[in-house]
Amino acid sequence: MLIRVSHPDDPRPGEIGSRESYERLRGRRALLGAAVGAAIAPLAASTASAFAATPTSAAPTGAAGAGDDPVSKLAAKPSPLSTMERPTSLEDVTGYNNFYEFGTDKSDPKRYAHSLRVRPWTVAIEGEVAKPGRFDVDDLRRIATLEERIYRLRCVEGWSMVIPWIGYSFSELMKRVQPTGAAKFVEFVTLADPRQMPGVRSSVLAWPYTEGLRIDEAAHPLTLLTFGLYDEVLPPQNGAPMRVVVPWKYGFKSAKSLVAIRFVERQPLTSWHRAAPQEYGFYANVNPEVDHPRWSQATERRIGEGGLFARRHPTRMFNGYGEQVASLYAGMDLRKEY
Ligand SMILES: Nc1nc2c(c(=O)[nH]1)N[C@H]1C(S)=C(S)[C@@H](COP(=O)(O)O)O[C@H]1N2
Ligand SMILES: [Mo]
Repeated sequence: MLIRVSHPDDPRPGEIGSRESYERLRGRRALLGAAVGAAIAPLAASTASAFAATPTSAAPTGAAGAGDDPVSKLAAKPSPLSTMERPTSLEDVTGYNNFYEFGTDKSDPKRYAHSLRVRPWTVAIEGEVAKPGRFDVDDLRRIATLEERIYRLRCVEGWSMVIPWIGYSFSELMKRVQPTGAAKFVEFVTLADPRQMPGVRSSVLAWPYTEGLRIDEAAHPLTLLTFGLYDEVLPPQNGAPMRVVVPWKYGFKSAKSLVAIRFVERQPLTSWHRAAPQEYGFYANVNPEVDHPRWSQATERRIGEGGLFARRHPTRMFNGYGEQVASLYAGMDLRKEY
């Protein structure tokens, strides 16, 4: 393993990372500068009709880059919501995973998830919405302009990564399906098919894997409906073909390979809360001051910073996204309701 001698705790623009990430950051800053006007333009009108119940005729609208290959490359515009921190290598992002449907070792998802059939794939949108239905994942992908969102990911286990996701704000989907006034929470449901997912035969969790958000958390612009990473469609081990990513919460809130999204009135029971309620709460906001019953959450190990001199990084409240999300929790005791 390569041993690096210095590890900036919180890299700033201009700090030197690997050659590859340097190129990426430089390119991204150039794009941000050039596209600052275009980026704030309203979503392309051509995406507005994607929900017009066109079975297979939803030809590429241009939102995802006209003519893009649906099975590999994904075009995405840069986002001011991205961190400038050095992204974790593609090898680590796709080789060190939690996806218990494929086993509990970090290397199991990469080893076994290729058996996941990601097409055709439909997603049921159910519950308290004006426009429920079953939607093809490729139609869902086209309803809004795809953005690159480079987010920190903090696992409850005490490690972290920086991942260049591709997707759009979950709120774009909400605009299309129109939750009713009764929708107070959103439940996310992962596929649970023992024929494709060997881990589902074990009882380590209650399947299907379910997660949930309060409706205002789901509507927050940072909450990303995610279709790709590192310029390509999601690899199976990262939750192909579509997942949610909630960067201010512990990683387990970001459910993979979604087959249903339910708008509901009551707080859903989630898989991890059901398995160990004293260890995993519903909110699960990253909080360095609330320890896991079995370990401290004050610091984290950044994956890829191996070697003798790797230091742990201090964990930040809301994973560093407090400026954007703290107001969602005004008046809540985040030590008790976690
Ligand atoms: N369906 C499902 N989603 C899941 C998990 C899982 O086991 N099953 N693991 C979670 C955990 S604990 C983490 S840290 C992240 C990891 O996402 P990544 O492998 O894409 O980095 O996925 C989350 N989503
Ligand atoms: Mo995690």
